[in-house]
Amino acid sequence: MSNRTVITFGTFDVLHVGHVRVLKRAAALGDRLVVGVSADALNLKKKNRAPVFTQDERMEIVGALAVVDEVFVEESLELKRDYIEKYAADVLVMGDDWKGKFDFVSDLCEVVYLPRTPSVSTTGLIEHIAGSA
Ligand code: C2G
Repeated sequence: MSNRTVITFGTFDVLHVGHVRVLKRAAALGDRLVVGVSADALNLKKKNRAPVFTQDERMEIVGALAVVDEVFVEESLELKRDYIEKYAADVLVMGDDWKGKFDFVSDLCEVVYLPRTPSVSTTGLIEHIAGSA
């Protein structure tokens, strides 16, 4: 009985099918899925805007998904190796907008990039909603 742990990271703001699909596909690659949810401060750095939902709300939403076994706060993009070791992850999964960016951890775990779900993004959703307001 293998006990394969998958780890992935993201902001997961205003959760949509693109997020759900990558999480489902990540979960299918192992027995346990651990998700690092970006801290509010990290999101500000990555996306130059505060998330719509706070990190606690985003943790609660992602943590409620059946395919997610554990969530933690991702404080920095630079701590990937620490998080992989802390959770003893066997594989890191990311959408392919990050293709190649995490190959530097391939001595610790497998690295898998999955195709993004086209034509949906939180930013796009916000603009769509704002436009119809
Ligand atoms: N994603 C996807 N399809 C979309 C949108 C997002 O497959 N239409 C994937 C992304 O590729 C990523 C995950 O969903 O793997 C989370 O996306 P974001 O919340 O935008 O996270 P991101 O800003 O990419 O943060 O340490 C890595 C970063 O924290 C990742």
